[in-house]
Amino acid sequence: MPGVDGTRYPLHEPGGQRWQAAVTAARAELAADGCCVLRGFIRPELLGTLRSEGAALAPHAYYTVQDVNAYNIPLDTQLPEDHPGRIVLRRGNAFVARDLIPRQALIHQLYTDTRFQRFVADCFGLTELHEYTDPLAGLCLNVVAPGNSHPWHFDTNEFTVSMLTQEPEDGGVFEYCPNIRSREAENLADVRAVLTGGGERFIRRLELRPGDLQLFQGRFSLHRVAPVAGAVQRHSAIFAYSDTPGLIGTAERTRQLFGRVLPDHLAVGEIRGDQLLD
Ligand SMILES: O=C(O)CCC(=O)C(=O)O
Ligand SMILES: [Fe+2]
Repeated sequence: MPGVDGTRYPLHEPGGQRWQAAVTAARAELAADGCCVLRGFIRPELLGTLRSEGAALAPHAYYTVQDVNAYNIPLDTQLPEDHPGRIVLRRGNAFVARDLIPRQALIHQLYTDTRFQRFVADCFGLTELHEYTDPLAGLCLNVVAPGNSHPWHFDTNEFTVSMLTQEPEDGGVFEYCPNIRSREAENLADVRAVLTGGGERFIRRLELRPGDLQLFQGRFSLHRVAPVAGAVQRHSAIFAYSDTPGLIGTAERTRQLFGRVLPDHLAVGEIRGDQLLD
């Protein structure tokens, strides 16, 4: 298993006793607040490789600073006066797309490993888990440079798997508001409170370390990477999966994230399971 601490996370023994124990613990954390951190998922002796592979990729990220809102809908969308979607945020994170990440890189090996996928699916309680068909968005390195942040947002995808590969010197904390909205309700007043600085009661903060694996249900939990400080970039690998096969992003969203599109993006629309904004 590429780099994984097989003693704590025996992915090579699917269904075994220790495997079940790890899955049960992860499920309990996810049920409690939509987030679970599997500490020390990568073996300590590989943390240097994890970091340096990401650092070599970071210069290839698509760097832009964009004005966005928490729902990632166009800023000129007609919304009521007090709608939190009217609050403009500055997005300063940059993504390295999947087609630039070498197949032998630790994060690429993990993303495509069927035992890893089986384990993650079970933690989320899913019978199926599929890599994106999208040639750019399935696996990314998220780069947040000093002075920038990845502002408050909801994910389009219900299940997100990520891993810090390089820690910033200061700041860059992952903050999230567990289940601040649901499939049925946007809870706009609560979201607004967080975006305007009065929502401390909703916010939790994670102490992530490189090599920890984070499982997260980001469609319902508003979250951000707080501004990074110091001299070192924050790098995280984003492993995107779906319970439906064939997922490809729209051309518009792809251009926004990666600065380019491929023929696949021009050919298909996006599959969406609910009617929430974003
Ligand atoms: O980089 C992270 O830790 C979180 C990234 C994130 O929220 C996202 O890519 O949607
Ligand atoms: Fe996110």
